[in-house]
Amino acid sequence: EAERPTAAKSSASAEPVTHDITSKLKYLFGRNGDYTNADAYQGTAWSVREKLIDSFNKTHEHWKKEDPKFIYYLSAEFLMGRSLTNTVYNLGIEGEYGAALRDLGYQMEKVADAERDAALGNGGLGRLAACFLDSMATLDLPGWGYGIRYKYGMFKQGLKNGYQVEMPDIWLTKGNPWEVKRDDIKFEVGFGGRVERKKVNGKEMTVWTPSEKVVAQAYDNPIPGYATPTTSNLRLWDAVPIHEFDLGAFNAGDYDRAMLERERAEGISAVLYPNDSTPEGKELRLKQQYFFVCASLQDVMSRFRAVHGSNWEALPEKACFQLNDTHPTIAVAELMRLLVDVEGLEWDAAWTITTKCLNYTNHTVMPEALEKWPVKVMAKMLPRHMEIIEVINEGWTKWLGVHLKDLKSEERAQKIAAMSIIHANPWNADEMLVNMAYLAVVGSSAVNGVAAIHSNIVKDEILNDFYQIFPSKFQNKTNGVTPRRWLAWCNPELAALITEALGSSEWINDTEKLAGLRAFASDPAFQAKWSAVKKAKKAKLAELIKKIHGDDVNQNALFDIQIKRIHEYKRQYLNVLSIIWRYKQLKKMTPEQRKAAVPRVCVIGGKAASAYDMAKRIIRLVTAVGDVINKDPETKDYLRLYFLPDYNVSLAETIIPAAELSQHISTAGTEASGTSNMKFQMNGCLIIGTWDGANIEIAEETGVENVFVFGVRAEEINQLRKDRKNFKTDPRWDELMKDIEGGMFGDKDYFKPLVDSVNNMKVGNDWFLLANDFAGYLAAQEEVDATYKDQSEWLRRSIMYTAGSGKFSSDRTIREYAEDIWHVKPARPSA
Ligand code: 26Y
Repeated sequence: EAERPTAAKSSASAEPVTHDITSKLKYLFGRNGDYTNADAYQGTAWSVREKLIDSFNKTHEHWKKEDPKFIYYLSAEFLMGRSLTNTVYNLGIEGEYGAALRDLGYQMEKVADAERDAALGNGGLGRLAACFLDSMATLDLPGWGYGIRYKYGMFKQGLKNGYQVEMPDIWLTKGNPWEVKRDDIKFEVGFGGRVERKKVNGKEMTVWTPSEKVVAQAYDNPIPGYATPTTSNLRLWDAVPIHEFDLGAFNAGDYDRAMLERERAEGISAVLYPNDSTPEGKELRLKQQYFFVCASLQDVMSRFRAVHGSNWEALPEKACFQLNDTHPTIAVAELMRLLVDVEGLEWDAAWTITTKCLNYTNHTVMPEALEKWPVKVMAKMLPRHMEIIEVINEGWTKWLGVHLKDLKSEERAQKIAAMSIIHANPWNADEMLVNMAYLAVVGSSAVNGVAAIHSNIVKDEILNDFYQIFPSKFQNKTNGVTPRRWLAWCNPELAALITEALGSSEWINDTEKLAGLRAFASDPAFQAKWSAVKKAKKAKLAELIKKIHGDDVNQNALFDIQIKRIHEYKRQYLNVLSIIWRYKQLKKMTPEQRKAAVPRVCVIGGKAASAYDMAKRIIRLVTAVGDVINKDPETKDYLRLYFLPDYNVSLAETIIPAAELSQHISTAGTEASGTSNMKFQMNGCLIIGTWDGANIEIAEETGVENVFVFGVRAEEINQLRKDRKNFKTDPRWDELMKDIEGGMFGDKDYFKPLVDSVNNMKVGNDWFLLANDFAGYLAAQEEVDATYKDQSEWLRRSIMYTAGSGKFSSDRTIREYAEDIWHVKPARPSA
């Protein structure tokens, strides 16, 4: 059992935990003995919840007393995953609970497996928010997350005849032990209606009278830090009809209208949009954004007022907000509205406060993912906010005019037009749009990207005009992941080995200590232990593959993994092409030659946005190729390809520790950072990847010679795209295209658009330059095979990856945000 700093917050209860668990089952669920694992989970979770709430209360009493500055992380997504294991480990009560379950005849691991994921996010940005909360609590930083309590999270993905099917994620039906409904905390949120100027107490005021109102009801989700008494909070808002609180509607006998109103209100927090890069432009999405931002700001301001009255000038000393991408950017206008219209501040004073309080993180370079709301839509749903944005924009463009006075007038006019927050739709000159990224930049103190290369792209390309004007606003904050969930708790075997080697478990919250593993990288005895852990984790993944696909896989094969949202820029298609090429090579070999090949088990997983047609075709290609390869008696001992459906946080916790090679092969300059690359690195998994996102920094920390790097560089992309028509494809590429087109994997017609998307040079296709990187990728894959044949070298590298992962703890990231942007300091309650 690994030594671990005591969390000091488990109030050693005299009452045996076993009794507590069974009494929860008896009194909450009416159960008496003969429990399933799912029952045992409920009993355990509701018991653990009480410890969590004790810790939460202590922390918040302390914070109330100290009144420190808070950071509020505003995010439309929090991809939390499961809570039981994380909670017992973070609270340091896993020993008592593990023992109690054993006494009752259960295994913690199986019990924990009965929990449903809280999947209130799409992918990287949502999971990053969850890792950040873990680090904020662990670092004792006064901070909360604010978001939406979606009734349905990310859809569940199934496969039907190899095609993706989507099913609703009904996650709340059995109750949620990890949340506390706050009946006393609710705020009204309005939409639509009209705006008037009125004299109020002799002062000219603007009054917005919404035509529709809903109530935001708070639910708190306690966030336990690790090895600290701090338990912080994620406050999620549920939308409920206002007439629940005003029976007038019913008394008037207007039953139908009341029921419709309920439906309309509940619709706001009903479902997470399953898009992770292409905005649907749906009004409901804007409604969701305003809903949670409005409730969160009111909540923060009411707490501020309770202590400081209306001394709003001091708000920036007590509160700051991080905008997780542009999704909560309406906060700029909402904070202005609350300060000017509701609190009666002068515009300029309110603007100073607003810009001091807000900061914005950009997470994507995809132009289609940059949110722009039609002025028409915004003016109808949020008429006062549209006015405020217009005033902000007038002030902004006027200021620009003065600032750029040295430019020739034509050039100046062009610049101002290009930087205007409100501008015409480039594809439809009749439509005016609000550019949310521009609004976020103008309304914030700091703007950051999420990896060094990405922050440079933000400065030099995406927001270059703004960077020229406010160079000091722009920063980099390279992403990180929590080493608790992503190494210590999901891979306790490796954690124990690391602790044994380093002589202490302090690395769990001081990951720079992992560098100490470098001393063991070439030690054969240590390598043997390291390899044994990987083997055990591979066995677990093999079990899962067996369960899903019914196949036994060769556990001595190289486990090669690509798991992430399916997107053309992430190039799962390129991976499939190399797998087909490998298959064809194996087919050409004699049985003797095959025996000398490195066997591989390839796994691909990830969800396609329901409306993303090309991504769905890619999934079908994976399953179709797998169907051929996995059945071929000549090759099936040497190559397998499985698509694992419903990739989510929990599945990642099983897959990542088992991975030996992971693929991060986006077109250079397209993946802002990536965060799974960091999780794989921590678990000693080698990386094949492009010079993109955080891969670059991972390679720097691991030793670039230890990483399989290939492909064109970000600086070359623009030119290569221009020259696309003259590009001469590799003959092997041409062969593969013919194979797919010719029906080698069936479904010819369905795959045709896929072939065309990368292979129709005349129309300048292959935007993500798969063909350009193809040969380099195959060469890198050969290098992978050669390295794997030398197991001692492979293991040395594997250890070097974990040793080099210290930088990628989200603790480091959060420390940087706290110091450079938030100016928030730790405040730890006493144990
Ligand atoms: C506008 C709407 C459709 C939208 C919804 C979700 C737009 C973007 C997103 C999500 C973006 C996202 O997850 N981006 C990822 O953020 C990670 C954390 O910073 C990065 O590691 C990853 O490279 C980036 O793709």
